[in-house]
Amino acid sequence: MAVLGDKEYFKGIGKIKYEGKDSDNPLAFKFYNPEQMVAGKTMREHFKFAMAYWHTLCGTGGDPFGPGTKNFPWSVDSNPLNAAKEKADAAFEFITKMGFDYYCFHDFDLIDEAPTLAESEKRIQSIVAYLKQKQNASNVKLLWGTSNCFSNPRYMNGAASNPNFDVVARAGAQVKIALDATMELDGENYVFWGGREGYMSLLNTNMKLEQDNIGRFLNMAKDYARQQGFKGTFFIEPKPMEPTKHQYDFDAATSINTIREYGLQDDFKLNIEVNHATLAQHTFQHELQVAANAGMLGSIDANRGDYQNGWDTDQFPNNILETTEAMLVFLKSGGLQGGGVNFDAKTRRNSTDLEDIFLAHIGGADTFARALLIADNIIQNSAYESLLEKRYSSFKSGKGAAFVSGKLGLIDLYAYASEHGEPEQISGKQELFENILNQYS
Ligand code: XLS
Ligand code: NI
Ligand code: NI
Repeated sequence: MAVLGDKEYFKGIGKIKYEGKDSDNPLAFKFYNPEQMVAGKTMREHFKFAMAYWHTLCGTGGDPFGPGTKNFPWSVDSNPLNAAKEKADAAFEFITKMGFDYYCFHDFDLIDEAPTLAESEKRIQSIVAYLKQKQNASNVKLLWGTSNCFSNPRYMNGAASNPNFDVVARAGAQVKIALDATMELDGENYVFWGGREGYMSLLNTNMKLEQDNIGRFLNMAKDYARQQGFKGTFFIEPKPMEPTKHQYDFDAATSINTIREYGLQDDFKLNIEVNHATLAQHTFQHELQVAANAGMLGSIDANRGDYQNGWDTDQFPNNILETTEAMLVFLKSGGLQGGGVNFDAKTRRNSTDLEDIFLAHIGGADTFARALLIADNIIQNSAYESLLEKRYSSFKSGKGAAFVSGKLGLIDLYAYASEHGEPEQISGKQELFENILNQYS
């Protein structure tokens, strides 16, 4: 079977190539050069760029004020399996032309949900068989699968955290089918984003029971997949709100607590999304650092928010300075554990050309690539590392070193402070650090 279906959906667009920063070709990479080595790995290996099925193939731009605007030429067949195959053809044509290696999906991005669980499972199995053929005929792989347990009205009160056991069990069945699909496609990871796992009002909520039920549910999913031989990593994707007022996996720190509280630390890491970080009033780099500190920096959902809007606008990345700060954390913590960089991002509602989807992904990949190069340059060649080291140099020798190695007690601090008088005032030099970022970008 050919990699591409019979139909070509993105006509007139060929394979996107690296042409360097002096190229004026909008359909070429200016910074993302897949085989270029940076800090010991190729860019391709660092990033493992992935296309998100939901935004790229399914999102036609509908919002609360109007319907979709994008006339996608796939999925027009009234037979669900035929429509799903067309969508898969378009997906693989796009990924291959971009030169990416990966994709990510929710179960019902692949094919429409059917009226019954049994029929839905059959549909998923049919499209998975088709996707498997397409994977085998190309170099495209599945970075992660997940289950959409938030769109169907049955999940309006949550899935694993639902107050009704019948819904919890229904979600369990759906996750089992999504795990089976992920494993059948050799998915490298599996994601849990708790879309409606939270609450709207504490008045009608037993928070402790809901959270404990999520813990039980995640353990069941993990145990099942491990029994089936799944070797990949599970990720929790934190988000503070939207669609619920308060989501249980609020941010990286909260999710790490969930993972540890329910004994999941050997199997679970985090998938950090830029716009979710900013919704939680954090920076992207903060969330990456929190995850890295816990040894749980697993994967990234790449996008960006809007400085003025307080919701998940899921725009494509284009902020070089923000991404450079993130890449400093990325490089210094040894990259991602198991995951990659998934473009969980959508073109704007009025970006209606099919070409815009390419331009958006090219821009996103170039932003990450350029930021990686800058961050590497800063680490290798600027005063950044030595300034940072100098700031903490008091812990390198003498009593400071003894403190760090746990050899001092409070009485020792008392004795030291009594002897040394008022500490010297030492500048934090933030502006100098910021200037280095500017100078190297
Ligand atoms: C929504 C989330 C979602 C997850 C996968 O805000 O980002 O798209 O990545 O369920
Ligand atoms: Ni996401
Ligand atoms: Ni999101």
